[in-house]
Amino acid sequence: MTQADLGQSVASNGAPACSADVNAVGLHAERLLNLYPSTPAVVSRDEGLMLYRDMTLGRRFEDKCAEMYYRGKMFGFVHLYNGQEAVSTGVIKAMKMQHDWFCSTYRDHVHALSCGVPAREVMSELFGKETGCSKGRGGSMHLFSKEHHLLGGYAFIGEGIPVALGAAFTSRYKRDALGDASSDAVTAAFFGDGTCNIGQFYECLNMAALWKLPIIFVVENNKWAIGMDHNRATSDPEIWRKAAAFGMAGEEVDGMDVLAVRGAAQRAIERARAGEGPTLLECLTYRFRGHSLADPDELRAEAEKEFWAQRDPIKRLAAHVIEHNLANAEELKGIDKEIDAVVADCVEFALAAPEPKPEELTRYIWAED
Ligand SMILES: Cc1ncc(C[n+]2csc(CCOP(=O)(O)OP(=O)(O)O)c2C)c(N)n1
Ligand SMILES: [Mg+2]
Repeated sequence: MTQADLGQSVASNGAPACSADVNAVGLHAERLLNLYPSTPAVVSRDEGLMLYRDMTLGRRFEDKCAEMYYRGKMFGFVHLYNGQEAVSTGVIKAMKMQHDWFCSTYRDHVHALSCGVPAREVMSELFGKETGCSKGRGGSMHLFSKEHHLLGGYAFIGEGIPVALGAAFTSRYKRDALGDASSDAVTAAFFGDGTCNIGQFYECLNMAALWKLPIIFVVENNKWAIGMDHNRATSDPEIWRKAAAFGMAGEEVDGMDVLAVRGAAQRAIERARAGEGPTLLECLTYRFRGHSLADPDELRAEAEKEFWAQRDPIKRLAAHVIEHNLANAEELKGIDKEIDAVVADCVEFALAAPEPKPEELTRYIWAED
């Protein structure tokens, strides 16, 4: 057992002091600057480009959503993921597609894309069309795809955590009680810092540790819960340390660095598949836009926004890929263009797609024969 197993290893304490003026940008940034370096994933050219493609798709898809929302093509609340791409890509792309399980929140578009749900299906869902992954009945906060093992986006915070726990329990039960040795699926549950102050989070950590369930609790700590600063709302802002209370592995990681997130995810996945139980993975990140598209984002300090903008995870991966001669800038520009075409196509598809039929309003509420 390593120190990480008891939430001891990757502490920020004792790391070298930073030179930046952290007073201007707050405790969240101070934590990031003082993170003890964890072992990042090493990637091949193909892997590096796959990560770049996924993050770029997430970013450009969300930018297009903002445009479509303000053009009146979507209804209800829409929460974008800009800035947090390294978390979705870093965790999900380290897992096995259509084998492992994923559970999201209302900030779910990019998780769905990373899981492999086609952009056409996600955009259609946002437009409330029949071709959407939830048949147009869910909208932005309720993306779901059985085929891609996406167990849903959830509007009530923390609601997805017990659902994810159930999926992890299923893997374990099939293997241990039903004797299916191939049942080694791992579940990733994504949720925010604010969600770590509600009861379901603690109840699920307890059960997961007790039964050694193959689950990764991925905290996307973006410092804010709507307008509540994380450091004002929680007894110990270092969420990963709460793992120790349950005797489970905990790790904090730079959530603006996809290779750091991927490295931590790989360690957690390995533990989970080996039957060693859950991990609480806290990713320090930041959302580049307001809480939702209805939020004018006037509350957060400009210096803080600037601090995190300088750590844009996509630019950071691009620099890594170029520096390590995995690809050149022209190739990355080529990927950007490809992604722009995918995004343009999904909008065209979604605009032309049919609405659900009014007489089928109650369809899909119950399983059909
Ligand atoms: C059970 C419940 N209580 C309150 C809310 C209102 N609410 C919506 S988003 C939010 C903040 C959540 O913040 P965080 O978990 O940090 O996620 P983020 O929005 O930063 O991704 C709250 C309290 C809710 N959706 N569900
Ligand atoms: Mg938050």
